[in-house]
Amino acid sequence: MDVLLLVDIQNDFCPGGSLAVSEGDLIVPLANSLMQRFEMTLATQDWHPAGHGSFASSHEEPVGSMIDLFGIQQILWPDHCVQNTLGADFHVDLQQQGVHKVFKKGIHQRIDSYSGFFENDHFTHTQLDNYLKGKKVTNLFIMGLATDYCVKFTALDAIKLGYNTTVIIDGCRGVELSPGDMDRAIEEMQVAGVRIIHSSKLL
Ligand code: VGL
Ligand code: ZN
Repeated sequence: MDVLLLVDIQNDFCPGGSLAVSEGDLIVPLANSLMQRFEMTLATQDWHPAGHGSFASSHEEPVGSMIDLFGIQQILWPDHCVQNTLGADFHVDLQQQGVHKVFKKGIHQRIDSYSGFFENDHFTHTQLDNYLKGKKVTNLFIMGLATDYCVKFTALDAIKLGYNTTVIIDGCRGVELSPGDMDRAIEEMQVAGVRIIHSSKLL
């Protein structure tokens, strides 16, 4: 079965949000039309407790700096996607009734999670893999925010876990902390075996 996986299409990653990705909102109509074409659509939701370890405000360090967070290198972000806040909600135009199940990530205070499968310790996992294996899913189509973080790490883990993995590239937008981050992310995914396509192949 083919599954569409929508990564973190949340207010805080859209213009006006605290970790806004340029044009992040522009992918919403595409997500809505693609979900009609898939038998199953799943979503990930960045879902941090207040005072999360990835927040610069928790460390008195500037946003964008790198720290050691309990043994893992961690970029510090503005407070974002705090549980039960508006910023953590899916974009209002996203047709949530078309999403079969949501997998929350980044829920542990001391550890961040870019991937929809594993937390950044590469050990603690969400239920996404179990769910997909239970449904005998082999082909994953991924789009969402942000290309150079959560989309990339989700796609790389999907390959490692044995899924035929495709990223719908016009359905993604990147943070681009450093210029070129998005292009490097695309290359890294391709080298790992991720197929990169344009949505016109599916519509
Ligand atoms: C993300 C940074 C921090 C993402 C989440 O969804 O790409 N990026 N948390
Ligand atoms: Zn986050």
